[in-house]
Amino acid sequence: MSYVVGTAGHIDHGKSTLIQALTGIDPDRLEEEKRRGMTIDLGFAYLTLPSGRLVGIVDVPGHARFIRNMLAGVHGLDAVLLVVAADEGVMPQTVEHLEIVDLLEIRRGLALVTKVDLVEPDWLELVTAELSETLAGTSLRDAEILPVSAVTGRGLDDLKQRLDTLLSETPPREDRRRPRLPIDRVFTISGFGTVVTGTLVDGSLGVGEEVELQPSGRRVRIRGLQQHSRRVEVAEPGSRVAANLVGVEKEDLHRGEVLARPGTVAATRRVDASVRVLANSPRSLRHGAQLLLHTGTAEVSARAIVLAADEIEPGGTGWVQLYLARPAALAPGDRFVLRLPTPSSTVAGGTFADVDPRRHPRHDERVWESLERRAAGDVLQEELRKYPRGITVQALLRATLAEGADVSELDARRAGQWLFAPAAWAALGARAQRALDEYHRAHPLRAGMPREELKSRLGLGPAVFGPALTELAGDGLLVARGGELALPSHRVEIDPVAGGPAGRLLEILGAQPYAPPSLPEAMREAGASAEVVRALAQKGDLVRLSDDVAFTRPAYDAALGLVREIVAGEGSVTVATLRDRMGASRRPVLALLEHLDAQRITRRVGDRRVLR
Ligand SMILES: Nc1nc2c(ncn2[C@@H]2O[C@H](COP(=O)(O)OP(=O)(O)O)[C@@H](O)[C@H]2O)c(=O)[nH]1
Ligand SMILES: [Mg+2]
Repeated sequence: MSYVVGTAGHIDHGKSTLIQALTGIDPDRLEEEKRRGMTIDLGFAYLTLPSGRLVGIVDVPGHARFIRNMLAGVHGLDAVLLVVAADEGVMPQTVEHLEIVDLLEIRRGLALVTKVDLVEPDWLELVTAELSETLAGTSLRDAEILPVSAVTGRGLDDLKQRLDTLLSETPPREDRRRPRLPIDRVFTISGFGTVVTGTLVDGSLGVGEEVELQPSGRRVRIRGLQQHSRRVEVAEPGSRVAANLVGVEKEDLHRGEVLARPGTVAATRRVDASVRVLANSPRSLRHGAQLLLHTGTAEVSARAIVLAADEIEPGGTGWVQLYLARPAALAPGDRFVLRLPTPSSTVAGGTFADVDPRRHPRHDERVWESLERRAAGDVLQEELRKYPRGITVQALLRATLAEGADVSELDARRAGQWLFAPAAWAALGARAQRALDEYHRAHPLRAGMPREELKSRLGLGPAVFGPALTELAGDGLLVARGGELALPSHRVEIDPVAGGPAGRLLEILGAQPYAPPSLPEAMREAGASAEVVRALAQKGDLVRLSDDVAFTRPAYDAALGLVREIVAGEGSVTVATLRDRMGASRRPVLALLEHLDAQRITRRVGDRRVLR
């Protein structure tokens, strides 16, 4: 197992020199850095502590201009070495770096007063007291303060010993089986090709694996892995890793991108987060503020939507939704820093809660109450709330990266493979009832609403509509009648009063019961609509034999009686016999018999019919 430790502190305070003294490796690798005697970008070294513990070291630049490089270097640290030069004491970037460490909640570290060879003991005491005061109230408040000198070597053995002890108390990195390597460096080695480096978190990577770069989505293969300049087959989380990639050019890769297993990390442009504004931030975090978001090794411009108020004051905490100018690969629980671009200053820091949130209404406490529960670990339940039209169990588990989790304990309504939050289910039922009620009012003579229409009124997809309907019917909210859907209380009421269209229609059809005028003709004459016909048919006052022919109920019953009588006497019935007995023309008789066949009352055998 290995660890990662980073430096922090003001420029020229001796960070890089100290790392070289400890490791024998000059972290200032760039030609320009060597020429100017100044760290510009991140530097890397490694060290074996007395216990045999391997430590990767990230050396950061202290210059204010390169703060963004420093921010890319503090990702994934187990501990930080805050370096203060004895001759200068606490300086602006001492404070600025410490604020960033504090906002990222890095709790383990050592505070090193270096260059002690340059000062008298009294002065060292003053600087130590000042440093102790500076650490108070920050995440490094418990850090030991050690005097060291890279020139004389004073305190270096002690430093290694104490760092060893500190790391021995560090819990091992969690293996979430979702490795992520936020890239901090890209280069080429002739004969090998493209190499990226970073601090690996959340899982292991192996040689030969196919991986994905986010946000680009590009697939590449890992040809080789190195840790501390040694080749390894598998890199463990919490270590400095160099990965040799096949399938990508150096020019196509950038710091801030993330290497991960395909499909396990998504890029997002919207994220919900809890934030804390620095107590001595020059500004409040204002609603709508345009800021720089630093997380992992990425830096993205972002706009802050303050959910509960118009601003969060220095020292205050709250919930925000961040809109990113371009996609970034983020994960829930990741920490971040928000800075103002001009004047360059740190404003706030926090933790991501939901990396794929909906847009939220502001000033709605239900929003941050849900986020609080989510941040407290109730991820599945709160994720479910985001789907008013339901979500499959599989999709829910995928969205929360909780494959295999138990959903039976969720407070949810289940419809087949679909889950609904209780509030979503109640709303769905209410919407269905409202839609049906409106429909029944508009079409009192119809038995119900076509299924397709309710589906689109509810905005449900075809896969969820069926199961949801079954459950709604099970709840007694609606009934399915044939292909149509109705409120259980709905009845088609038609009262064929004399003189009304329904009454007139029955009258016209009943005038010559076995030889009525064609149905369209009778309807026209009676002024009856298709709905009236359907309602009368539903009620049973009228029987439609074909598009063209309808009998009144008494005529139909009588004709059916005749059919039964003839079959009883002769064994079967033909069109001719029935026509004679009914004294009707061929058209209605044919319609009647075909109707009876369709109703499976009779069966055709040649030109005869028998009863089934
Ligand atoms: N006397 C003395 N000088 C030091 C010590 N450590 C660093 N320096 C000098 O301080 C200057 C800045 O050191 P450097 O490591 O580049 O500082 P950094 O910007 O914090 O990385 C260099 O000239 C170093 O030689 C020390 O322990 N004692
Ligand atoms: Mg340096």
